[in-house]
This record gives sequence, structure tokens and C-alpha cells, in this order.
Amino acid sequence: MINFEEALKLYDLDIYTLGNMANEIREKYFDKKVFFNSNRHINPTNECVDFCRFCGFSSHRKNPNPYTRNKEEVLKEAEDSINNGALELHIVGAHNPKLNLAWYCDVFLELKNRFPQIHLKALTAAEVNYLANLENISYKKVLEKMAENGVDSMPGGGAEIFDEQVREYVCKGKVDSKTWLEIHGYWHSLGKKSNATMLFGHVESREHRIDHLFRLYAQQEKSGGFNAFIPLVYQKHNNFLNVKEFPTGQEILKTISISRIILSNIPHIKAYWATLGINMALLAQEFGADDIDGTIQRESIQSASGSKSLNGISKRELVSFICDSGFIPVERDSLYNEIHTYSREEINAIL
Ligand code: V47
Repeated sequence: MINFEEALKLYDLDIYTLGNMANEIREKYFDKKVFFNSNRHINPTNECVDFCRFCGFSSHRKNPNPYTRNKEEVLKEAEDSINNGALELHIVGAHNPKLNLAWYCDVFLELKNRFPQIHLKALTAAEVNYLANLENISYKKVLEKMAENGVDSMPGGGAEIFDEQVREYVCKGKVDSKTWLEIHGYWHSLGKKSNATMLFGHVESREHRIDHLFRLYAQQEKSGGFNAFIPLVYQKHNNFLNVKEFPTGQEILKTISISRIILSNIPHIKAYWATLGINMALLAQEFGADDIDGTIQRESIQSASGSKSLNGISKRELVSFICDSGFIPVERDSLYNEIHTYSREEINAIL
């Protein structure tokens, strides 16, 4: 394992040298495969008691359209998504006292009863922490209830940047870094998997990113349940972070490559196309990433701040883009079991 200074120095390498180092690792494990899944994002509410400066999704002065769905509306949305081919529901929202733990558990249980085959990926560690405070119970209790009521895995949201000073500025009041990591650790101890994110390209420095990666590495050594790391590129519109300088393409690719090198104990690096754009997400596959996320169907968080991901992407398009970029599209389930590998002939036939 390299130390902090050595990790930081990786940024000084030229993009090709660094990219090759990361690509060697991704090819050793996954050759030319690019993983994706058939998923659907469902966001039951955008009414949030917390205030994150980077967020354009929650209802506030710049996005004055508050909504809170009822259970039937969420179930209907889920049913439509499943009819459209979703194998995973990614359910996250805002910190809203109208939707308590009992409400979420009721929805999860009903979803599992009606659609037992579906994988439920739900509630970020930030939401878990919020619900624990709302109910005046421990986060452990919240996680146990989620598991009892059918949640299969947890998404990686809410990590933002672990450095306490940056965190205080960008998302004051949200789950603290130590608790975010502990929540994932306890979830892993229940035999469950989760992901981890990092929001970058705003007010943080390279040092803050390396620190974030090192904290994740250390947690993974302890609890081992992270499947994927997802470096999310900050989208600038419709929020309250007054950022003037954005990361260059090279800085983004270097950050992805460095993630692959440092996080040797996390199997997958996801280049989330909703924050990178599809072309950059494909290019990132040559710089250490091996996953691109999925069809999504509807994306409300990043698109609220400017990304072009509102209506997801069709499976046909996704597999043909992956194949045209010289890679092998592999549809996976939510736990990275391979479902189907697409050949060029098959893709030509469905286009
Ligand atoms: O934690 C909010 C981010 C995250 C902005 O686990 C923004 O597979 C960019 O975590 N620009 C939620 N990002 C999304 C998330 C996620 C997405 C896809 C897959 C998985 C997974 C997890 O969205 C939040 C926050 O960091 N976010 N605002 C913005 N302006």
C-alpha cells in the first residue's frame, strides 16, 4: 500500500503513464468487460430539512417544487419500472419528517411481496442517520429494520468529502464522516453489501480526495463489504456552491485512475455516466473504471444540477456505445454476478 505523499504525487504523473497503471489493474481483473445493470432510480421526496450547498434536487429557493409521494405512487412507479425491465430499484430521497422509518419499511416490504425478484438498493448512510435521529433510535436499529424488511444493499451516497472542514462548508448538519463509515461497517457486519461515493470537482483539494480514498480503504480493510467506488463529478447548476473553477478532463481521469490504484481492496470502480456524460464515462474505462452504472430510466439528483441524465439511457444504446468503444458489454446484477455478455453480432441484430 502506498502512503499519502506517494498517492498525492500520482497526480504529477502524465495522464498516459497514470492511465496505464490503472488500466493494467482493471484489465488484470476484468479484461475488456464493462459492467452495467438494468436499474431504476426512485426518489420518494425532495423535501429536505438539511441544506447541502451542492444539491439542486431538494426543494429550496432555486428549486421551488416540493413533492412527497405516497406509498401507492411509489409502488406504481416501481411497477412501471419493472415492466420496463428494471432488475434493481435504487430508492433514495431527502430528509423529510413526513416519511418516517415505518413508512419506508412498509414500502420495502410491500415491494418485496409484490416483486420478490427485484433487488432493493435503498437509503444512503445520510438517510439512515437522519431516520435514527428522527426516531431517537440507533443507526444499528435502522439498519436491522431495513434488512428485516427486504433491503438488499445500500447505495454509496452521502459520503461527499470526508474532510471535516470541507464537509462543514458543503453539507453542514449531515451525517459526519466517522458515522458514515460506521454505518456501512455495521451494514457489512449484517452480511450485506454497499457502495461508496466521493463528490469531487468543487471546493475540495487533491489532498482532500486522497484523504477520502484512504479513509475508505481503511474501512474496507475492517468490514470488506464495499462492492464499488463511485467518484461523482460535481454538477454546477441550480445550487448554492459558488464554484468558479471546474476540474479539467485530465483531472477527472486522473482522479478515477488514482481511485483504482489506491482502492485495491474495492473490486469495482464505477464511472457514473450521469455525472461524467456518456463519452467521458466510456473513456474512463481506459483509465481504471470497469462499470458505467445502468439504464437508470429516471434520474433526478444530478439532472437537477445540469447533467443530461433525466430520462436514463436505453439498454440498446448503452451496449452499442460500450461495444463501439472497444469493450465487451456485460449486464450484471446488483451484486456483480454476470447476467449476459453481449457479442458484436448480437448488438448488430438488436440495433
Ligand atoms: O450523495 C448531489 C450527489 C449523491 C450533486 O451507489 C451530486 O450505485 C454531482 O450516491 N453534482 C447521490 N453530484 C447519488 C449517489 C449514487 C449515484 C449512482 C449510483 C450510486 C450507487 C450512488 O449525488 C449524493 C451527492 O454526492 N450529488 N448533488 C451535484 N450537484
